[in-house]
Amino acid sequence: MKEFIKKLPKAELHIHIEGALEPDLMFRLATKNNIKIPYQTIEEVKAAYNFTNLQSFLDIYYAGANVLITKNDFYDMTWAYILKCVENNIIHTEIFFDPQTHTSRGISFDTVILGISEALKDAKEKYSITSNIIMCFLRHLSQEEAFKTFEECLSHKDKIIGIGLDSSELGHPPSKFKEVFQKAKEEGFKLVAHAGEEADYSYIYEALDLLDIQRIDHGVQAINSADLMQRLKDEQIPLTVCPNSNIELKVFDNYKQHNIKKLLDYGLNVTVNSDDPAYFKGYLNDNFINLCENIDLTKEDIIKLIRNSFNSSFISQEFKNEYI
Ligand code: ES4
Ligand code: ZN
Repeated sequence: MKEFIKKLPKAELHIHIEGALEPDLMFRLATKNNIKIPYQTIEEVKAAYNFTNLQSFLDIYYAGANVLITKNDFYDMTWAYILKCVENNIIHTEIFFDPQTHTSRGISFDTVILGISEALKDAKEKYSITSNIIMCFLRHLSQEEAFKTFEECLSHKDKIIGIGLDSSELGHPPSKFKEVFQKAKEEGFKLVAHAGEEADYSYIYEALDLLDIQRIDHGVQAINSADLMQRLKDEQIPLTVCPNSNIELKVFDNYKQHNIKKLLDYGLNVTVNSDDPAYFKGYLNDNFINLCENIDLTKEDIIKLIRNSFNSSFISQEFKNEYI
């Protein structure tokens, strides 16, 4: 099964590029940029990656991002992820970035987006890996802050296909961002949102009904509403599920408890993704392998999950036909 998974060409739809910053690059950038990080060794970093919930992870993830200063730093982080795509046979990827994590530290929006997008351009040239960029608002900040960030992204519309919503979920429901998502829709962006990761399924309803999103990031809490399950099935709304993340952040106790097979068997449009691979012990293949080692997924299930990813991506229909 491992070989089967490794060989299949895959797409990834839920990866935070700041979550692909590996400890060794973090150390190198910290030294180069003279930034203090609270670790002496890679072992110390790994020991700190022992999370109890989403917030305990986010605190460490935002601290890690402090080492990113120059355009080249963003390029190097993105390029390192592209090399992982090559290893994992990911031929199309849709990556999230969090501009507010950087602009709040005095790094310009241009520095961030240009570093990321130049690496993705080179990935297309060197490895034929295609990609799209999705800009996320940090939901623990205000809608007013999101509007400011949205204005900044407009001069880079050619590089940004969609808008997403991430960070601390509990207490920050999708309804908080209704107007800025409406504006983004008017400007022609694709829309996605994290919902039903830690918070209950009402956040999924809000993301669908108030933000009018096209994909739900995570969405595993949908299982607690029969009506919502039926709707997700009828409308084939994609769920970008992240198994390693759910285990590391204690959404489920272990892989055997993960509900992905139930969601899939019910007929939902489920995909598998790595979320923050440098923090959650592995890239896309590892997510599939961990599932297979613990849950009875058939080869047909794996193929279905991968097909769902290509089908649910924001690649144009004409190119989709080439992939599927
Ligand atoms: C995230 Cl796992 C997760 N959830 C919400 N926001 C995030 N940002 C990066 N990883
Ligand atoms: Zn995520």
